[in-house]
Amino acid sequence: MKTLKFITAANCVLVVATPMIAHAQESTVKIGFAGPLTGQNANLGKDVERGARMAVDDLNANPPVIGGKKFKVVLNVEDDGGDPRQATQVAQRLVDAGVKGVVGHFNSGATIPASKIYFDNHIPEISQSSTNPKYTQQGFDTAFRLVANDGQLGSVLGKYAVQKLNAKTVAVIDDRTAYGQGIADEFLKSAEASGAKLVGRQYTTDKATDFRGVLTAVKGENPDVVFYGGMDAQGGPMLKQMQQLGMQSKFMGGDGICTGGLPSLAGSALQGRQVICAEAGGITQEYTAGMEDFKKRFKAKYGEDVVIYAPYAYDAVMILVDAMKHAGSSEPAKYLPYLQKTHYKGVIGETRFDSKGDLQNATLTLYTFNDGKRESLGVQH
Ligand code: ABU
Repeated sequence: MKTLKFITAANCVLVVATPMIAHAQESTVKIGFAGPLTGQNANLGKDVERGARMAVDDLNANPPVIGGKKFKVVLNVEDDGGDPRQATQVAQRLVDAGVKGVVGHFNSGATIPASKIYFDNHIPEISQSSTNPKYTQQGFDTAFRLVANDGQLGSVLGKYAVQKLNAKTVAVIDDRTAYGQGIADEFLKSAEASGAKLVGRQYTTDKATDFRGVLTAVKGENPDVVFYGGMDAQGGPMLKQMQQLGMQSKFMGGDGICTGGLPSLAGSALQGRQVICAEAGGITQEYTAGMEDFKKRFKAKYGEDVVIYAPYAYDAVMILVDAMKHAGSSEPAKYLPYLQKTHYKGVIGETRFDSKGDLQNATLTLYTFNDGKRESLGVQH
């Protein structure tokens, strides 16, 4: 409390206690969050927003000291709808609001155009989920990610198709987004290099609901594996329609379909079909207990399970604040060098960035689905 003294008309001294509003405002640091909170990927956007909020709540329970002062962390949340144009609009809004760092965006197609705005305004951005390699290949020293990229995912999945699933023929479908097309191309490159033959290449969109046309176009070739480059919102219904068409192929995809939401989107179509996908991160033995604890706390807080990348968004907030603490400042110009040198042990494991903002030693985890649940097939390097 601060006190103000006034002399009244009767020459008395009136002492008024006032809250330290100006000081409180100075001790707030704004972190931006952007992701798809509406639209086809809202389930995934909400998941990471919750992860980021949980980090902020945990931080504020024991406020971080930055440069000798306690700070309250405020999360400025924006919905980019997973849309490239909307993403640039919300990125500008976050910059105008004075955020000191950004967690997000979710979709590569949104993250890449938004990253130019953050770079131009010197605001560090950590995407918890964007896997398109281009994001960190633009020469922006403000761009970081906490996941492996599509080259790494596609390479492992392509080899797995041939070496473990004995695929001789593959059909590839993608949603024509920066993510879907990128990972589909990387999968195909790897599968062909391992000896598989492409028997069908088809395209859909990230808004589509009817896949019978593209599936019928590849059904005649009876591919050993159908690979889908896209998200669970399409992957689930696509599996249902494969079932309706009587297709026997195994089904593969990247992290976009590798979610806790796929079982409810695919329903009974997951039964009796081998489905293989990969999350773009891997929890090593040392961090398993911490991840389990995070998942329990998340469920208790929100009443729902982690869908996929909430723990990554949680660590993204923590990593930004950790760099601010080391720098003794929340000013991007001061804390960016510390962010680049991050060595943070969090829920998802140990984070260190390379010179481009990618993870050093990125890992991924292969999954299948059994009894309506994701089941790990192991962490891959
Ligand atoms: N990595 C899959 C989902 C996000 C993206 O578009 O990259």
